[in-house]
Amino acid sequence: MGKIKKITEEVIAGNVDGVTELTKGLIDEGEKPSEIIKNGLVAGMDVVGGRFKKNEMFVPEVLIAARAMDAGMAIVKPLLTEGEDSSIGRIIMATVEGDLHDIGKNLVAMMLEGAGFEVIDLGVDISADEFVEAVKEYQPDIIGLSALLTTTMPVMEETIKSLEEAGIRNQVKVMVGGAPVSEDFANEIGADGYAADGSTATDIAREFVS
Ligand code: B1M
Repeated sequence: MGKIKKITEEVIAGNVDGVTELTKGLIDEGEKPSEIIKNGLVAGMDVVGGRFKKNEMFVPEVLIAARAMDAGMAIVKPLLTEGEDSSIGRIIMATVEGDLHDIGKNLVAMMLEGAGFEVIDLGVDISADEFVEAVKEYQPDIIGLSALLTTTMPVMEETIKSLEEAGIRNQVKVMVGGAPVSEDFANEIGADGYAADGSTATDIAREFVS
């Protein structure tokens, strides 16, 4: 098995040391950082995402795999030259105002990163106005809003309205998710997409930038 393929296997297995060692080795051998990301690290998270969707892997294993991927990313990212930027799109992720639940949001963010997106994570308790400011500052392709409380879901609608009022709604795709959120709710508030899990979020995000 080639070393890049081995990185994929080690990401799936969640082996931080294995990913670190193989990634460093490949860099020393002169492999392109973007190749390592695409065919090694991201390929591993792709498999993990697929298995998670089919209930063949569960949240803790996904988090462990994501940590292994991050270990490799930390080595290759600084080596990427501008022309070799591997990002396929920029996403701002956050949990909405009044809501402190971030486990699911972090998981989705990691999977998006694993799929090759540049993720700017604003954290939790983010207001509509803060989203608007962040869109102006970072010019993302997509914003991802997470809510775990029925009481904070309305902030998603507020955020979309605030983007409209600021005249920037058409600059960005809005994706929503979180346990109480549904496809119907997403349509009702005028979001562009709804994802029930990280793997679906990745598929939708890929469609948005294709
Ligand atoms: Co809270 N909590 N909690 N909680 N908590 C829930 C959500 C609750 C359902 C528990 C219950 O009563 N059965 C309930 C909400 C009821 C409701 O509104 N309908 C609840 C409550 C009431 C509260 C407090 C109000 C409790 C209190 O203080 N009285 C309080 C509120 C604090 C606040 O936010 N202001 C509170 C606090 C907390 C803790 C701090 C203790 C902790 C959060 C820790 C943290 O996140 N750092 C916590 C936890 C852990 C939970 C439960 C147990 C687990 C949530 C979780 O992490 N799930 C939860 C009960 C439950 O869901 N069983 C509960 C695992 C995670 C991987 O799944 O977040 O659903 P999830 O994310 C999924 C998908 O939803 C989706 O993908 C993820 C991966 O598959 N997804 C997206 C999520 N975001 C997405 C965004 C996308 C796309 C997909 O695109 C942008």
